[in-house]
Amino acid sequence: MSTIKSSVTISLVDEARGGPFVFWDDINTSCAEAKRLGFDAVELFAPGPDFISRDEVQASLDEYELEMAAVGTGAGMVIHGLSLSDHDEARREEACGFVRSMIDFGAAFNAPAIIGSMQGKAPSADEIDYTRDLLTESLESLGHYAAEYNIPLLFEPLNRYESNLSNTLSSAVAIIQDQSSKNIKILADLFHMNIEEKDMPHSIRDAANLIGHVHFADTNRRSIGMGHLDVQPIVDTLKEIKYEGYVSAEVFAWPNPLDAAVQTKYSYDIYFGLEDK
Ligand code: LER
Ligand code: MN
Repeated sequence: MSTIKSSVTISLVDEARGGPFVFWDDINTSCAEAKRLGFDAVELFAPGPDFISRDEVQASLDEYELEMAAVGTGAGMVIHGLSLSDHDEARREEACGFVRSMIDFGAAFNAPAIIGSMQGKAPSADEIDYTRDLLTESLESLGHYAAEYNIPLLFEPLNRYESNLSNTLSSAVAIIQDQSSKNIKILADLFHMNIEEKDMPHSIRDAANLIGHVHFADTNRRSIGMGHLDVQPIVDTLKEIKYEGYVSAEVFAWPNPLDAAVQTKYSYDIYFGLEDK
């Protein structure tokens, strides 16, 4: 029985059009498609906690027997320009408030919130350590906040073109391992890892017990199988470390949402084995 579950992304954020999300329709249509294709779950990127009613989301999850794998918080950055490492204390607190509201939103579906773009970046190379300390402090309090729900918070290292605070799994381990809440897990995004890691299976093995979510994407951020990622050793390593969680397709809707979703599900079935389920 495989405990690695499949998920596909849904974005409701207009400002993120063209970004790496598979479905862009309303939640009900997207959930219907996810179910039809055989996914276990969806991952939702919403503009904020009140954009869509929790009851409406839950009704779609119930109707199509899907779980909520995770909820993104990046709209805080994309729409409001907020970051958890902002040097301005009031803005930083505003960013923490936004993330808390998204933790509340995710908790309604028993889903963790993701800290990706909301980590922000240092304005210059000599401010990286200071900025990372601010991020670490914000994560410290948000980890405790999520723990009240008994749900982890997911921290995602990003590639160098998106942030200079945490680019590799080991740098994320360094940030979260001393957190007093012990409630922050790492999101391993294969697209970012392909750019930053020296040896992806090795990095996964090193961060093994802290990995809580995986973004399942190929080298060009299209569906797995559409780029040149050497997927098998990564899948073998996830199985070897007994990863229990989602592999979630955070990929471009290329050539269109349906084909991207079909290709992802096809790859998932090949690599994680229908027979295991
Ligand atoms: C951003 O590139 C990303 O990977 C997202 O999951 C985080 O916001
Ligand atoms: Mn990602």
